[in-house]
Amino acid sequence: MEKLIITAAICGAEVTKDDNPAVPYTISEMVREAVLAYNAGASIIHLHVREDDGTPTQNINRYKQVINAIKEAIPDVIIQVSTGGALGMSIEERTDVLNLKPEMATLDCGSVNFGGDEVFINTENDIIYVAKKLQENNVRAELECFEKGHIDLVLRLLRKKIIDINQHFSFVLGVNGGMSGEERDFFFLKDSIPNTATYSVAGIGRFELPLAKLAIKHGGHVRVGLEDNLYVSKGVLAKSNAELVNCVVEIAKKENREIASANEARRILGLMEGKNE
Ligand code: KMH
Ligand code: ZN
Repeated sequence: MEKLIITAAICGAEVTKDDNPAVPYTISEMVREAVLAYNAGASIIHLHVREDDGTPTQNINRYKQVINAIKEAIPDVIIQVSTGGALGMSIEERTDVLNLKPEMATLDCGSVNFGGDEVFINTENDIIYVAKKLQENNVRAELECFEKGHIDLVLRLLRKKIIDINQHFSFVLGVNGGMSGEERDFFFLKDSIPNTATYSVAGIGRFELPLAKLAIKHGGHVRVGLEDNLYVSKGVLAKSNAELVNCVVEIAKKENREIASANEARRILGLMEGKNE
């Protein structure tokens, strides 16, 4: 089995310090969380950025500052920027950051309810727009799928050659309104993607660690972090993203799965080494 790639989703766009004081907003907080997560075993940082007061932003200059600061501290880490941004942002606003030509970025493969009145909108034309922009900027996509229909759409766009063949999926499961993250859901999605593709799981809330365990056992990769889950165990807030990464490393040890370094992750995902530096 390939070594395990751990992605740390360190801040997201929706959680706040009121939810967990460890959620980073400022550049120095972002660097602290990224470095601790990397030292704990994460090789990819899934990156959203905030203004100092916590307001989510897709401002390209803010991204540039945060990426430069993280890269200065941990030069070989893989940065995966979010093109999902925050709920309600336009697709143009969400994707301006691709002009920085990051090594990786997300491509959200369908719409999903996000609880209450919120809907995370990704129309088919939005998805095609982002896929083209990723290709123009030579950015590797992580295909975020919140349910099985999103995988079906990817497979259709693959047949039309709008998405390239070298795919890395992320199953984001347990969003209020999206597909749940039970064992049966994991197997359904894992068995629905081409067997040449790689995949990672991102379980929301209580699904985070059980899904991580399933992926570790079955050759997948894992995303954890405060974007997805604020707790290290029931009712106990995580003190940092690194604490969640540590939980994954402990599970991997028990399952005899080694952890990939950043360059090993580049090889597994087919990323060009040294790009974006
Ligand atoms: N903030 C969510 C609405 C992504 O990073 O691509 C969307 C999101 C997905 O986080
Ligand atoms: Zn995200």
